[in-house]
Amino acid sequence: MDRPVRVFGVPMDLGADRRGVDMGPSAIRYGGLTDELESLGIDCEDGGNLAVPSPSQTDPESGRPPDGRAKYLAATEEVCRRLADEVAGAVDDRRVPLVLGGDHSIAIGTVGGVARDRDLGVVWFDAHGDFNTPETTPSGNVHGMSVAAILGRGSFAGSDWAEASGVDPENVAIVGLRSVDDEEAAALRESDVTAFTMTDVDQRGLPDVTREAIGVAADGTDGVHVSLDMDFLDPTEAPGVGTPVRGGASYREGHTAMEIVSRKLGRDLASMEIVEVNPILDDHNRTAELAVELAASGLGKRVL
Ligand code: EXY
Ligand code: MN
Ligand code: MN
Ligand code: MN
Repeated sequence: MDRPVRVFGVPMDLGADRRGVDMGPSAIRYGGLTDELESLGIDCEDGGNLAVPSPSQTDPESGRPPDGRAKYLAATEEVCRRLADEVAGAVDDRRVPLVLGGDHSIAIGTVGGVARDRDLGVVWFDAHGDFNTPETTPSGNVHGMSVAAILGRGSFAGSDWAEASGVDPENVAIVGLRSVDDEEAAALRESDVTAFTMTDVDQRGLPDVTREAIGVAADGTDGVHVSLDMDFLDPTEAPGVGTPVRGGASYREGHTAMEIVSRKLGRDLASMEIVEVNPILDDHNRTAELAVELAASGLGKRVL
């Protein structure tokens, strides 16, 4: 890739039940992210980590909507606002933001920042729909609500931080689904979001599905954000995630998806984010190292 990158770490674990995902950015850096991207000739600047309050010092009920549940919502909002500003600053400096999580709630901030000055499409690689709202969530965990928040669904409607992106659901595609709650599934079906399950991947093959997802996100937009939840991959390849689900993408499918992202999107790749790496649950930093490899493939690494 011929554009410079700015990396941000967001050690966020307020949106998930299992502690440890806050160490994801360190593990991915330790896995050699900057060196790997620089070996590709990419000008890669590290913007450091955002400060995230610790759950033990934060009131989980603060910000709770009247008829729903969303743990640590006020603190999540505050981090996402700052993240959106940092990400928008990188875009102003003509750098491609590469955001490292942290749990997937941070996508609300990333997308909010990247979409500030453009119509943005989103490709979301994930085992989960992240389409619950505070009214449908079975857990209260905001990482299971990020897509719904970005699109202003349920009690996120009208919110000036969660819905601020103006992303059109017709330009959102989710790939890799295999764990979706009942109400969440019904909401996804009736929405304009395009959702590809692992059954679609089995039947059509990952390349075809990924190309279609990119087409959906790029159609009529000025750029595409790629959000990669590491639980998109099968737990045999990515054991270090908080909510693993069997039957995910293989090692090669992960690379293929990212290679297609890089080849098909080219300069329309607006930003990338890799989330949900939990080093405490990992096997010798294997998941973080895979995250580094997938970032490199997504940003243009070629075998030949
Ligand atoms: N659907 C479940 C919930 O909303 O609690 C699980 C969500 C897990 C979300 C992960 C990270 O992508
Ligand atoms: Mn997710
Ligand atoms: Mn639009
Ligand atoms: Mn997930």
